[in-house]
Amino acid sequence: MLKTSIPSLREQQNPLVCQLANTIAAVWQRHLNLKPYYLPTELGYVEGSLEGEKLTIKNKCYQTSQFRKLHIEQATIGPNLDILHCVMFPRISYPLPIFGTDLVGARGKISAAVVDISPLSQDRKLPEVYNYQLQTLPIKDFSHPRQLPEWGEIFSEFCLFIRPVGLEEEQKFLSIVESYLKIHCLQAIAQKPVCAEQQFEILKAQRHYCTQQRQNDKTRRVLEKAFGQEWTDYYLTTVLFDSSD
Ligand code: BLA
Repeated sequence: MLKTSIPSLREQQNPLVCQLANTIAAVWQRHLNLKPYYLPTELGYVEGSLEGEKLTIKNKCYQTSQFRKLHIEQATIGPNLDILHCVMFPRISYPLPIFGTDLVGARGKISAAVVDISPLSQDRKLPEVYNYQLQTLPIKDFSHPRQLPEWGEIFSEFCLFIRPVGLEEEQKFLSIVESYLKIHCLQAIAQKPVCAEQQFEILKAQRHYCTQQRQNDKTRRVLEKAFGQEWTDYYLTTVLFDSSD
């Protein structure tokens, strides 16, 4: 982003984190009818301290007819670590997969860039209309693919997990996330609600997605060091990966 004065590098947020947050908000605003979603006020903005560095967390949430919670979180730890986390939780009355993305940057470089539209069906496959559109995107064109951890069995065959190297790969990642988001928003607004029996299956599948995501030790470690175990459990189960409807 263009700034009129040059702030010290230490104060600058990683530009890709900033761009991705803006891109997500722009796609949501263009394609969805956003309503406010109220987090408990003490969780909108949170400050802690991690090994003497200030950790700040900013949360923004919305809801729509199809989505119970659209969540973007930006976390900054001291001058070195920048994180962007986003999940779109569908209402269980809609048979929609879960869009999620995570960007972790350290010292100006991004170490992990993840995006997926994760299936919730029993056969763990995305609906054909998603396969058809996602397969056209260049997700194999990155020099440093990374290996998903075991809990990542929830992700689809279109999960992109890389360490982007250089501006070109960073922008390519951004553009793929934008495409995933557009595809997903357009599918979402075209959906019809399902019957109660199917809703129960969807609820179980959403719970499984959240249970797996909560096993990410790397997220837990950062939060525990700054805020302790009890707060981290509470935050992981009520803000990051809550599965009630
Ligand atoms: C990885 N997530 C990470 C890493 C950190 C965080 C520090 C390690 C980076 C690396 O290995 O280079 C930290 N992520 C956070 C924190 C928050 C966060 C503190 O969101 C929130 C405050 N994670 C998600 C979502 C996805 C996701 C929605 O929140 C995917 C849809 C994926 N993050 C994800 C994966 C890894 C990761 C797959 C790699 C884990 C591993 O290699 O073990």
